[in-house]
This record gives sequence, structure tokens and C-alpha cells, in this order.
Amino acid sequence: MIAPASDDPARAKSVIITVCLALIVLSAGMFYFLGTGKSGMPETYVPTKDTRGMVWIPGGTFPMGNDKATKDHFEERPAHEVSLKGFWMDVTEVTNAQFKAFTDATGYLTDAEKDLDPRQFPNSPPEYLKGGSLIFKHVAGVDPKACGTGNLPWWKFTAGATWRSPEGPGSSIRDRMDHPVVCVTYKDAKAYALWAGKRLPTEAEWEYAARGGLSGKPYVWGDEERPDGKYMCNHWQGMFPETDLGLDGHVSTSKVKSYPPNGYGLYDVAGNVWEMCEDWYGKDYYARSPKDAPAGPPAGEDPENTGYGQHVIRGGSWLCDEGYCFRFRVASRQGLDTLTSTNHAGLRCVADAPAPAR
Ligand SMILES: [Ca+2]
Repeated sequence: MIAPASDDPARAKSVIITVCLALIVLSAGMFYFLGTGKSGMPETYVPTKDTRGMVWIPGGTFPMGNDKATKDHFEERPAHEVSLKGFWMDVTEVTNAQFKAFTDATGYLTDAEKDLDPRQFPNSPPEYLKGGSLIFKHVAGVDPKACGTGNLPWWKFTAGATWRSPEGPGSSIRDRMDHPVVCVTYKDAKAYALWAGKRLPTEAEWEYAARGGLSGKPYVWGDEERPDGKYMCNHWQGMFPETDLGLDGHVSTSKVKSYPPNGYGLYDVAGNVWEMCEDWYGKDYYARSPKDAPAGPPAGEDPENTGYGQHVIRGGSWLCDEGYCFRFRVASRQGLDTLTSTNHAGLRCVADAPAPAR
């Protein structure tokens, strides 16, 4: 399995893992281009006209990014003007219940649910052929800022960790059907969106919508991290990656709509789970981004040299603390390896249905 980037995500370095990554990429890439072949899956994007559970985001122009970003978050610079047309956006992150409706209708199997064929990869250790996801584990005695960017000790590839069993075999979503789906890849997210007659947002659409009509604010709700001492989203409190005190009420994902919505009525755009965007991830893309409807660079960052690259994820997650990650801020951005699934990343869709009658 391929490791995600920077703050909380891990990176594998060993030769054997690199070899296995390449094999996984080749295999998964083949699945990607061949499609699922499952019944009930549309071949092309046909925008839904059913906007229940969505909200209209009116078009406009806004300053995207953050000129006040520190050196740890230089990818948020420079702030630049962006113009967008209006679109519809899901009010919540896609839930386990919604994802189940998709798999029930189509028989779709996520990447994490599929083992690789050992006959196809005879030289790979069996443990690397199992389907699974990168799962967070608490680790004591670690200074995360001293860990660099590779082999982050709090990420563990867990065979059998899937959207149905987000902590691995024996775990269940039975009591979490209203939580956001996790342990899905970009390909899985795209498949869900296609089935729903929706699509993943561009990074610009995501940030414009997340700002909720506010301009240049650090948080989706405004200037203060905790107005009147109140936690406004699900993130991490305490010493990362050892102890999450759960002062916001949750120490893992939370059910959607557990916190107040932003100005457009969108819930959990900060925290809970990272949300996948359509764009490839470019750290320095903002320096050359066009003004009108930017759609990302032609290729993504590829820190693991997988040949496949990273797509953008936005919004931060239940794992973002204030000292190390600090990416539940609205301008925060990072990449996720395209074929990686983790238990802190999910999705929210947009759609191109006609604007509501005025
Ligand atoms: Ca929390």
C-alpha cells in the first residue's frame, strides 16, 4: 500500500516496499483504466437532477490560499484570485450508509477489498498482496516534528482494513452508518461519484465552498479557533500521536453534522475526515494557477516515485492537532497518493444540476 504525505500520513522507504508499491500501482492502475465492469455503473458522468442533501454554491470570485502561511505550510501561498461558476455540493461528507447504497446497487469492490493475485506477483511476500488500508495507531514517546517525512510510525498497513472494517478484521461500521466513509481510494471516490451522478470538487470549488462566503479567514467559521471556548470541528487535542484527549467530544470519526455548519450550510468541511478533490496535487501550483476555474496541474507530486502521483485532499481530519499538523484551517492542503486508502480520508461530492429558481 502506498503511503500518504507529510503531516500525519506515512511514507515507506525500504526497497521491498518500494518494489511492492510498484506492483500495486501497476495492478491497481490496470483496474483503474479497465473500469469496474459492474452492473449499475454508468460509463460517463450524467449530472443528477436530484439535489436532495445538497446546497447551491453561487458562483463568484474569491482570494484562494493564504499569504500568512508559515514555512511549514508554504503550499498555501500565494493567495490568488479565483473565479468560479455556481455548483451544487453535498451538505455532508459521504456516509457509510450512502456508500453502502452504492456498493449494494453495483457490487463495487473497493481497492482495499481486493487482494493481488500471487501468480501475477510471484516474488512478493504474501503480506504485501493482501488488500487493506493504512490505519492510524497511537504511538508513545515520539516527537512528530523529528520524524521527517518518511516511515512515520503512526501509520500501519493493516490487511483487511476496509470501509466495512475501518480498523481491520473484527471492526465494524454497524454503529457508524452516519459517519463518513473511510478506507477508500481516489478511484473508489470517483466511482461513487459517477454512480451518484456527481463528481469530486476541484480544489478551488472545495475551498470556495468551505469558506462559506467569508473572505480571508483562517477557519471556515471565522477568525478564532475556539470562539467562546467552543470546539467547532472534530480534530485532535493532546499530544500527537500518543494521546487524543477528545475534548471536542470525539477520538475518531464523528457522525456527520456533529458540529455547526459553515455559512453555506456545509457540515464538517473542517476536520472529521480529509475530503478528496479531483485535482492532481501540486505544492507550488498556486504560483501559476489560472484565475478562471483552475483545475490543478497536469500531474501530481510523486514523493514515492510510484509513477502514479498524488491528488489533493482538503479540510483536515480527526487526526489534525494544533501543534504538528494544524490542517483543519480552511487554506490547508496536501496530497494523498492516488491508490492509498486510510482511515482519515473520505469524500464529498458536487454536481452540475441547474441553479435553483430565484
Ligand atoms: Ca476529535
